[in-house]
Formats: sequence, structure tokens, C-alpha cells
Amino acid sequence: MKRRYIISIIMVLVFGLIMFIAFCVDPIRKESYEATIVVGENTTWNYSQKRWKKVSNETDFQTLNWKKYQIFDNDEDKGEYYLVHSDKWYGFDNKRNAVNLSDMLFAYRSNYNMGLDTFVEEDASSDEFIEKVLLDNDLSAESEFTKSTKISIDYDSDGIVEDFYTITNAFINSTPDKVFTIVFMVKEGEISYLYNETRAYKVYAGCFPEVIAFMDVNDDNKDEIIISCFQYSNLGRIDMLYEFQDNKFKILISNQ
Ligand SMILES: [Ca+2]
Ligand SMILES: [Ca+2]
Repeated sequence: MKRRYIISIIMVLVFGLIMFIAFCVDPIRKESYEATIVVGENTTWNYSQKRWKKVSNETDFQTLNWKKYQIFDNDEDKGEYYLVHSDKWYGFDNKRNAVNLSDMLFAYRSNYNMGLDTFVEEDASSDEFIEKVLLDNDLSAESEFTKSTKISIDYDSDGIVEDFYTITNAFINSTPDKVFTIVFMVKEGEISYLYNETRAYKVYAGCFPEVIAFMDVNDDNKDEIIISCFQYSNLGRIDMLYEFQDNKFKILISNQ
């Protein structure tokens, strides 16, 4: 009788420990995650206490200065440099010599493994999904593009490759009826939109989209996606961080 009682207590304790590890340890660990992402010269997002925040005042920037960031410039991995913000970001090496950074800067730092995935963007001007998306958005299947590309990547680590398409006719030389910019994913034949904007044609209307990064910003083994859309001249760029949740993409944070 006594032995059975002890075994029962041990089983309850083991079950409790398993539940604690399963439901408490991981969230407690993630509470301490801190990260900063810099997109272009003017967009800085900071992650702390499980929340993303747009950094915009100098006091907040000062807490991010003279820290080491993983730096990419024009898609080139430049390695680790210090960043210092004063109206825009400036880079410095270990000896505190200034390094040149362009407005195509992308940088990040984190106290956890925020895995950055490499990807290849290929031309995709004729494709059944591009045609379907054009027709679904009341656009001509014969539309001309200024960009039409596809990135194939298993962004959610489920062993199946997804395709991310970017199509636009922004800043085209001809005069179409409509200006469109559409970024969408095809996962097992299903289309999900990230960015989708169509408007009447006007010179310099619309924006030119670029996929900046696939990276797992919350350490759940699924990449989030950073997209920038470049507007004409001094209208600047729209920077957006997307996550896929409940079967659709939503913006976690942008610079808007
Ligand atoms: Ca997948
Ligand atoms: Ca993630």
C-alpha cells in the first residue's frame, strides 16, 4: 500500500515536471529575448519583453549605440560592426574607424539565435500563379512588369518549399490603366497575400518592392519576412515585418 502511494506521488511529480518544462521554461526563456533590426537608413525596430517597437527618439537610439550588429549592405554580408545613430546609422569597425554604409543597409543584433535564411530570387514573368493573381485583382493577364520574381524557400521548416512572388509595374515607361504592387506566397497551391496594392495610373505612383530578409525573429522555427517598398524620390520607403499566423500574413511592425 505504502509503495503504491510513493509511486503515485513520484508519477505526479514527474508529470508536473514535464508540464513545467513544456509550458513554462520556453516562455520564461523567451521573455528575456532582446533584438534590434535596422532596415535602410531610417527604420529601426526593437524587440523587448515580447513586443516590437519602432525606435524614433534619440534617447531610445542612444541605448542601441556602440553595440555590435551583423551588417549587410546591398545584399553583401559585411560581418560585425558597431552602429551609432545620429540622424541616421553610422558604422564603425573594432578600432572605431568609420565604415561606409549605403541606404541599402540591413543590420540586426539579438541575444538569441535569430536565424537569417539565405535565398535566391529568380525571374518569373510567365507563371500560372502570377496569371491567376493578376486576374483575381482585375488586372490584365498581359500586364507588363517592371519586376516579376520568385523566391523558393521552406520558410516554415515543414519540409515543403513555398514560393514567394513579387510583381509590379511601378515606374513603368508606358502608361497602363493601373499601377500594381503585389507580393504573395503560394503554399501547397494556396495563395496568401503579403502586400497588395492597385491604384489608377499616375506618373510615379506606386512603390517598387524588395524582399529584404527571411529570418526567425521569435525563435519558433518559422521565418518572418521583411519587405521594403520603394516609393518615388523623397517619398521614401515602406518597411514591413510580416509573420504568417492563422492562415494569413500580418504586419508585426512597419515604419508607417
Ligand atoms: Ca514549408
Ligand atoms: Ca518565427
